[in-house]
Formats: sequence, C-alpha cells, structure tokens
Amino acid sequence: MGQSYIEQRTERTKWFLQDRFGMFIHWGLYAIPARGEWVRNAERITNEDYQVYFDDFNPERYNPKEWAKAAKAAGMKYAVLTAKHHDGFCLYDSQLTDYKSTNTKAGRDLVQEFLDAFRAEGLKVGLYYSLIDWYHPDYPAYGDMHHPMRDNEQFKRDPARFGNYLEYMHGQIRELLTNYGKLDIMWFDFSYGELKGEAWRSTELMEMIRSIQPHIILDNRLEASGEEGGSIYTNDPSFYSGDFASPEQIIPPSGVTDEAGNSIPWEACITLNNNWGYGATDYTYKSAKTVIRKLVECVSKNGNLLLNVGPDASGEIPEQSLAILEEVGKWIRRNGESIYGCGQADLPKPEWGRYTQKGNKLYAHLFEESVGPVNLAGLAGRVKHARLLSDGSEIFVSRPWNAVMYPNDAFFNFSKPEHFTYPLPDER
Ligand code: JFZ
Repeated sequence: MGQSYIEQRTERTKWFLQDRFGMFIHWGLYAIPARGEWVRNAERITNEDYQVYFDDFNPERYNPKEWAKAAKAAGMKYAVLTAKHHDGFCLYDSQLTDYKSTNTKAGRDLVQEFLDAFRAEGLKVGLYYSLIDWYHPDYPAYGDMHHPMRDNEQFKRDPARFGNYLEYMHGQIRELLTNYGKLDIMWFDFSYGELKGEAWRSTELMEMIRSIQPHIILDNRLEASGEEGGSIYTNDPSFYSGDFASPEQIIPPSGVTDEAGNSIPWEACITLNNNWGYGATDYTYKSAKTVIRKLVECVSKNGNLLLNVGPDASGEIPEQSLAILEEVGKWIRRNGESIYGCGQADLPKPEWGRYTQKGNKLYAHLFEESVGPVNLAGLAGRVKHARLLSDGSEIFVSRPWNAVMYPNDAFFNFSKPEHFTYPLPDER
C-alpha cells in the first residue's frame, strides 16, 4: 500500500518545518516604475508603454551573492524568487518567449545566478511562477482586476486560446524544473473565480512536476488565492492542493489546521513595507522588533515566515530592508535555537508573550519588560532549570507552589534587541 497524500506531504515538508524562516524576492521590470508589482494593472499601462521598462532594464548591480549573504546573515534558510510575475516578464532564459531577461540589456539568466548564489550559501531555493499572465496574448480576462487590457468575456468565448496559454504555462514550468537542477519550492500564484484547480490542467501539471522533481514542495494556490485555502484545509486534500497553505499579509489567529484539528504546514508571506515589488516612496517599513515578534508568532503557531524584499532596478535590496535584516540576524544568532525545529507549545499563550517549544525545551519569549516575577501558569513544579537564551545566564524559578521567573540583571542589561527569550528545559 502506498502512502496517503497527507503522509507524503508530511515527508516532503520535514525540512520546511525545521527551517521556519525564508526570504521572498519580488523583482522584475516593475522595479523601474518603482510603484509596486501591480503597477501595469493598477495604472492600466499598455503593452507599448510597459515596453519602455523592458528596453531600459539593466540591473548592473545585480549580485545575488550579496542577496544570499544578507538572507543567510538574517537567519533565513530558504529563498523564493519571482521567475515570472503577473506582468509575464521572465527572469530566466525561457525558449518559449522573447519576453525575458536575456533579451534585455541585462543579457543574463537572473534565475540561474540566483540559484547558484543561494545554493552556495547553503540555502534552499524556490521559484515563484505566476499563473496569471498579463502579457501573453492568449491569457484570458476574467474579472477586470486580473487583466488590465482585455474584456472580461474573452475566456468564456475562446477556450482554445486559453488552451494555448496553458501549453505555454506548462512548458515554462517544465523548463524551470528541468534546466535548473534541484528546486526545493515551487510557488504558484494564484487562482481566482473559475480559474482554479483543473482549469489550469492541474492533475496533468502535478504529474509532470512530481515526475521531474518528486521532492519539491508547492504552495496551495493552484486551488487557492491568498484568501481562500483550497482543499489542503480539508481532510481530503486533492493531488494539487499543495504542501503548505500560504496566508498572505496575515498570521492566522490559531495557525492553520484541517477539519480534524490537525496542524497543516503553513507559511505566512509578509512584506517589509507595504509593497512586494520595489516601492521607491514606500517608507512604511516594519521595525526589526516587529519582524522578530511576527517570526516568533508564526513558529508559536506551527508556521513559517516568508519575509519579502523588493530589490530596486539597479539590482540591490533597499538599504532599509538590509538594515532590518541585519538586526533580525543579530537576534537570531543568539536566539535561533528557539526558532529552528520549534513549534507550538503544549501550553496556552502566556499573557506576556509567546512560547515556542522543541522536545522538552520550552522557550518563553517575553514581549514586555516585567515588573517583578513572570508568571509561568501551568508550570508549577515542572521546570528543572531556566536560562537566558541570549547569554546562558541563570534565571531563578520559584517552586513548588507556583512557577514564576525572576528575571535577573542579565534581563535588564540585555535591552538592545528589545526582545527576550528564555529557555525553560523542564522535566515532564
Ligand atoms: C499575490 C500577487 O498578486 C502579489 O503581487 C504578490 O505576488 C503576492 C505574494 O501574491 O497577491 C495576492 C493574491 C491573492 C489575493 C491577494 C493578493 N487575494 O486573493 O485576495
């Protein structure tokens, strides 16, 4: 008897649940207008006018080795790059289109260089591929939002043309899976309205994917959008339901579980400011402290965080983003043990922060400075000893009547990252 789909998914996602933290990279022609990756649609830019960006695209400072170093130093364990976003522009040398980076002034296969650089740093690699394509002549309009230049009825009127697009889409995915070595993640984006599941010829697509790269893991968006989940949320996931759920710009209140209440692999994708693609005037950056806390929150709910950067037209990750990543990395270097391989604790959320847990080690993430002892409700008599994870110093835990931690001087002196993690190895 073969394994069930869920058993196979559990096998495939083991590394993913260990790694917990990845880098999302939205990069393409839209870095030039620098108003986000939806600019072509939002501003109803014609193919002719958008062509200017293709003609000018020349990211001379593209050095993915620097990106990879920044990701690794931030504690990220994998990265996902937009091989093609909704505008249809390919960052790789596809034989199926001329609309690709090798035909621009860049003259380079940007995907190949990305993969080489990130693999060299020991990170796992993934590619984002947009199911939506605003450039391909046979991509149907369906809902004004999803195709700026075409009328909404075209798809229904001309399924043959949509068939042409699917040939192209399947062909491009085959190229990515065949020509670039082992990929760890394929990140499809996204389904909507009638365009979901079998409308993409997903069974056939999945058979192809699994035959070429059996170990690759996929998001759930062959069936789902960023909002709706698809059948991965049910007890009977389809063959193309994906390996992890992909809540977007939200950390689900209670994590992600199926109908039986079992945890499903999930990854929240979150921007650093308010854009995925580069936004030259978007200064709404989150603080390093917020990012750290959101990462902790994801792990405390058995989830991953895929944190986005949007490199600019010169090929560089914005300074502000790099500064945040560096701060996050400082915290991770001391406290990463409370993230990697960790998950939800067997205790309810404490009033002062979050728990993460790995085996019999409990990590208490204090999100506020305490006045007096910290209440460890439910742990009375169960804590063997406690240490400040960032420097190894002892934390006094009272017993047996009630478990409380008395944060010592080390707690108050270690104020720089404004975030405190206590490990509480306990005996159960
Ligand atoms: C999609 C893309 O449109 C966006 O550009 C970015 O790549 C992001 C990671 O994914 O964003 C979505 C997808 C679906 C919804 C909203 C945003 N949705 O269904 O509401």
